[in-house]
Amino acid sequence: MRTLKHCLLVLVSCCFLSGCSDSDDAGEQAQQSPTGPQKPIANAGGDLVVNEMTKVRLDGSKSKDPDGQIVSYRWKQTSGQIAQFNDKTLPAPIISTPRLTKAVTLKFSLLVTDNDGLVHEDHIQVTVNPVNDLPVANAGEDIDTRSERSVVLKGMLSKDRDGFVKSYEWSQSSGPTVKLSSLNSVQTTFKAPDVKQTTKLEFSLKVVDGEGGVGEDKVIVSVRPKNVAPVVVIDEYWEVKEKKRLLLDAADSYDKDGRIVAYQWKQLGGTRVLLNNDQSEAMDFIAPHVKGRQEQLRFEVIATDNEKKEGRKVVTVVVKKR
Ligand SMILES: [Ca+2]
Ligand SMILES: [Ca+2]
Ligand SMILES: [Ca+2]
Repeated sequence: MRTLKHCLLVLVSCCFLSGCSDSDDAGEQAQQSPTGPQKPIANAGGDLVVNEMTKVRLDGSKSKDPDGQIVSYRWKQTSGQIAQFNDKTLPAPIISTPRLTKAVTLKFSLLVTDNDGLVHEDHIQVTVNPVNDLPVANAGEDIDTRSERSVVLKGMLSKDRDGFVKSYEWSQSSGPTVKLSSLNSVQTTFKAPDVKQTTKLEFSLKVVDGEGGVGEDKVIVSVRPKNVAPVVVIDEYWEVKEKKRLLLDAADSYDKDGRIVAYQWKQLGGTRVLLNNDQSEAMDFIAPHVKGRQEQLRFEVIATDNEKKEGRKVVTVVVKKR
C-alpha cells in the first residue's frame, strides 16, 4: 500500500513537472527514470564536407549531462579510409583527412561518459573530397637552331601528380609563323624559317588532365641564319728559292658564326714535296730542286668549322732557281 501510494505520488509529480503533455520531450524524459541519475547526451556535431589532406576539428563540445558532468570523451572512426587523430579523448579533436582520388565518407562515433558512469553515443559523417592537382606542362628546354632545319618540340615531360595528362595543345605565340606538324600530340615538328638574323619564335604548350585541370608552359626557339663557311686567310701567291723551307700560315682564318675546328693542307700540283704539319693552320715544306728557271707548286688549305662547313683556298708557290 505504501509502495503504491509512493508510485502515485511520483506519477503525479511527474505530470505536474511536465504538464502531462504527450510531446516527445515528455516521453523521453519519462523513459529516463526521473528519480535516478540521468544519462549524458553525446553531440558529435553536424556532418562535415571537407577537402583531402587537411586538418579538421570534430566538435563534441556541445555534449552535455543534465544532472552532472561529462567525465570522458571517446572518439572512434567506424568506417572509411583512416584519418589520423591528434587525441581521441578530447571533446574537440583534430583529424587529418587522407589523400584521395575520389570522394569518400568517413564515419565517426563519440561516446561520452558522465560522473555516474552512464554513457551515450552520437555519430557524425565527414565527406572528404579530393582536390585536383593541376597538371604541370613541360614544353622542353629552349632550342637553338639554324634556318631551314627541322625542329622537334617535345612535351613528354609534362605530368599530372594525381592523375594523367589527357590532352596536349601546341600553339605559336610569337615570331614568324611556321606550320606545326600536329597541334594535339605530345610532340610536334616544324621547319625553321630562313632568317637573315637570329630570330626568336615562342611556342606554348597547354596540357589538360583527366579532371579538366590546365597547365601551360612555353618554349623559345632561337633561329640563327644559315651557317656561314669559314674564311681562309692567306696570301694566294708566294715565291721561294729552291731547297729553302717555306712556311704557309693560315692562322688569320676565321669563322664568322662559329669556330674553325680543323685544317687540312693538300698539294694539288707540281713536284711532290713533304708537307709538315699538314693538319694544322701553318704547314711548311722544303722547296724542291727545279730543272728550269722556276716551277709552280699548288696547294689547297681547307678549314672546317664546328658545324662541318668547309672554307678553301688555293695557294700558288713559285720555286725559283738559286
Ligand atoms: Ca548524468
Ligand atoms: Ca590532376
Ligand atoms: Ca660557320
